[in-house]
Amino acid sequence: MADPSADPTRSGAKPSPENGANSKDEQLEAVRVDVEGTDLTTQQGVRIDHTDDSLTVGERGPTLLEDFHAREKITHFDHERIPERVVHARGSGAHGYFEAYESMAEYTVADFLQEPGRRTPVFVRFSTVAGSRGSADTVRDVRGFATKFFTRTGTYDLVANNFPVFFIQDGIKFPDFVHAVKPEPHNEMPQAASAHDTFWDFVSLQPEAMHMVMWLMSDRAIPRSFRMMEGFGVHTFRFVNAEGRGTFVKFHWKPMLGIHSLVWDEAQKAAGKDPDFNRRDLWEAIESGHFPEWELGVQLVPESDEFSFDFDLLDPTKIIPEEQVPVRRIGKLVLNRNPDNFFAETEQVAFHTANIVPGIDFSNDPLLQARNFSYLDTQLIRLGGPNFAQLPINRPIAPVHNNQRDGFGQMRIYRSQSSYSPNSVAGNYPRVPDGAEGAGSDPSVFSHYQERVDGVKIRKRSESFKDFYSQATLFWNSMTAPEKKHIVAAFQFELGKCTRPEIRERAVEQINHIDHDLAGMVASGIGVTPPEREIVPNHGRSSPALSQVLDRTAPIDSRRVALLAGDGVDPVHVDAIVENLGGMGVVVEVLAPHDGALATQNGNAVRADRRIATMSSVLYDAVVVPGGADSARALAGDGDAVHFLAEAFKHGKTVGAVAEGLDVLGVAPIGEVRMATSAEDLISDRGVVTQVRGPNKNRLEDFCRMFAEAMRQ
Ligand code: HDE
Repeated sequence: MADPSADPTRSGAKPSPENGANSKDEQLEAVRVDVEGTDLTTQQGVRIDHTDDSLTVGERGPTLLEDFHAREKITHFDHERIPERVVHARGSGAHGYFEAYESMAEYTVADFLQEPGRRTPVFVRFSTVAGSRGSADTVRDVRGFATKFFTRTGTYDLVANNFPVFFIQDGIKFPDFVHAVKPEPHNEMPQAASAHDTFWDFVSLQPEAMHMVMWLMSDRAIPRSFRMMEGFGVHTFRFVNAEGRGTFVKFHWKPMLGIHSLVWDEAQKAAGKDPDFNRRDLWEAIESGHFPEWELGVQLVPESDEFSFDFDLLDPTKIIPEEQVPVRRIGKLVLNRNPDNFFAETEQVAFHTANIVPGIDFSNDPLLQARNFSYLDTQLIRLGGPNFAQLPINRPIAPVHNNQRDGFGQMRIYRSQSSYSPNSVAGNYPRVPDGAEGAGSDPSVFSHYQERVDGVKIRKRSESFKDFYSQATLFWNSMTAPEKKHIVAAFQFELGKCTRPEIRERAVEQINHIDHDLAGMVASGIGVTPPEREIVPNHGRSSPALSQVLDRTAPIDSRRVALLAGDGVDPVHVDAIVENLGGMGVVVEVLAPHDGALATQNGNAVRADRRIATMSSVLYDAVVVPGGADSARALAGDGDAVHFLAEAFKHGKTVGAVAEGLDVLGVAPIGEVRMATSAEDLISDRGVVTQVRGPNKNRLEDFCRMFAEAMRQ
């Protein structure tokens, strides 16, 4: 790379510090405001003596127009809302860094992928798609996973989702699709849900949607945590190296905690018990030092192989199966800091698919081409003018110089006499760097990838895009039995909410193109006659990487365990469980019928973290009941505690009990599991782990190990 710091006025000049993980943070530090010890002032810096009463004529008279302080305060308030995003309105952001594992210089000159160990600051925003800003987190929906890489050669945005495909092939259908999935226009219902007529009407008329619909009906659409979901760039992009050679690339984010989902009943309840479930999870994990991590994966396809697949690489409703082109893991994303201010950062962050940097370029995917128009356009209305890139969260760490000087909210004061190019009055600055013209001549300068394109102007979907079903079938074939069961139940739930029979019927016809048995199972639950004939035989192919339950090696760090206790709980058990599970990175919270200190047999303090009635089993990954006869009696007689256990068991969570704690499991009907019965017994059966005697430290350790193993499963 040419030394960009040689001429500080050159665009792209002067990189930030060598290992730049904190360079964005340093930039933000300059605009942070701490109010401690400050006096209250107006926007003009005038200190004021009173802010609780308006200026009036007499104590009971009218308010005076000259009360500039009240007017300013109310006026600001009146203007405090900006339009929410038309999609992905509800989001949660976090700061962190990306660290490259290896040099990708063979394929790309992208600055953040040049050398192992190089850190690049990032800001990530996760989101749901259909719901409004205040909607619940755990709805059945796609999740956004948008990342801003603040690289030294400009900001790169990877605006991804947690599904690898999309509903439509051409961006011109996006307004139709979004109008169909959003609340219906006449009554603005339902909120944050696809289970309604217009969504199913649209997708059953637009068969290219069926592959993505399979993902939407799967467990992937109700992630346990943003930290436990994959991310996908969806489109085929292009890496470009120093010689100007292109390589097709698909981007993946692989979560280090594995891929985990809620079950539907749990998701629906969590939406009421804690609408901020995923947001809180992200926030708390970062606050407690359990920094979420993903690996960046790439699938690389030489340009010479462009036509060697049985689908079109430009079609965003298709994946490249991982068994066909393996995912190479080239770096790690770590989120280690929560934003200081939601509005300033998470709300004002502005992503754009066309924010690319030298070394990365587009493909002709028609969905991507439309996105490249839409994102900039939408920020103009959302952020009120063309200078939103100057907002602190959006500001690149690479230097910015150009002739775009005016517009609402200009934050900089350019001092030159000229604001045009070419010019002679300011030495032609800012100017394109010397010798940078033409692809690859200076890898720190962006040159468009040169691709020959010939054609007639035409409105027509490519024939190579017309296989709508075989990858939907591939997805179905790749699911394990429980995953298939969930998909059938999801179809039945969603279509069961459609009021028009013809929409249900049309959806079943579409499903029949994917798999005949699946169509039959769905139809039987929603009052539709199962289709008689198979349209095409199932091709029988599968891609094991598509199942999310085959990998059971994921760590259980930061998983949440509820420890149910009452007065009289055995503190030795509590301490051992908290210590042992805590030592494995699990978060244990003590839940009791009342807040505050619990009475214990030996007087050792056990404090309740929360009252059972204020929480719910759906907010935890597992539940354990320690011994103590009085405690067990109190819990067995407490409806909330009994319900808590029964519900956790119903949702397939790990349930454990030690000594007298077993009596509580007996009251909460948990079905046909084997339970420890003799003093020596330590049993793990169908997610229920029990041990009759515990006080011995080693035996409690064994219990916790087995409990943790059951959680991992
Ligand atoms: Fe988006 N999308 N999108 N999208 N999208 C937006 O931009 C759009 C698509 C995605 O956290 C909007 O700033 C069109 C695919 C994410 O701020 C808007 C098309 C994928 C986010 C927009 C698509 C995405 C958005 C709304 C089809 C996955 C949230 C507000 C041509 C690869 C970013 C905004 C954030 C947001 C348009 C399809 C992901 C209107 C026209 C495919 C993660 O510009």
